[in-house]
Amino acid sequence: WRFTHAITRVPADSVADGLRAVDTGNPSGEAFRAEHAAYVNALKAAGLTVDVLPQLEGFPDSCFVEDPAFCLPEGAILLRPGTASREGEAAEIRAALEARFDTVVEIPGDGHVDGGDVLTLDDEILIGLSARTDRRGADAFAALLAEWGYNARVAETPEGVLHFKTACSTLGEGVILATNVMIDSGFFGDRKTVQVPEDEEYAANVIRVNDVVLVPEGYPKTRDVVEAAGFKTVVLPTHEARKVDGGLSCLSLRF
Ligand code: CIR
Repeated sequence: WRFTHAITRVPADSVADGLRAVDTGNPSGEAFRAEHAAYVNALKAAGLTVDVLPQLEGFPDSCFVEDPAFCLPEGAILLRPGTASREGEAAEIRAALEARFDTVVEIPGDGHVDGGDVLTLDDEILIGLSARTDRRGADAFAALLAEWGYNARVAETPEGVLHFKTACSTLGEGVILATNVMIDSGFFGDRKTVQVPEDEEYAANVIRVNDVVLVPEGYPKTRDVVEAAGFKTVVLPTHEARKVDGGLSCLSLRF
């Protein structure tokens, strides 16, 4: 959670056709771009250099750059998103990664992994199996991470949760923010957890960036528990992202 750079992509107008589990109305490209600009500014205020890639109308979900790649200090890994309309996003982000990393590799094999299913903890990387991340992809990714010297573990994302990180986040300093379903699952062992208050589950997806935790607007109880745990928060609007199941982490690659 100590980062110097981020990569983001401006939301396209085609985000109105973005994937979602439950339809609550289409997001507006224009309104989303305003929220996105506030997000980019917050990353800059947290100390990051932010690459803002141009909107890609051919890929409605392409502003969610977290899903087609994964970044570590050693290099970047191009993933294979687990839904047909998003597979091509990995090729689209390659050049931006090559501009920042000496090493850019593709996940081996033909399995699928969405970056939203990958939770980086201080001492371990958790890979959640989900409707997007399959066993073949998760095993291949875990093996690659092991080659790079990381402990990686594959876990089963609970039913009804799109991505592993939809329901949990690292707050840093050994603390995890998670919904009670995720805490009850036992994934986190005896690590310290902060529980997202019931009825604010969407707010489980936050990001720790250097000295602050970015939290979504409209979830005051979650903000309170994060602050009470000793973290400084910055509140950002994510109303448009939410209509297509997106949250704060999905909107950037941080490294
Ligand atoms: C999708 O369903 O793929 C997008 N509409 C939302 C992706 C959110 N990404 C994430 O949680 N990492």
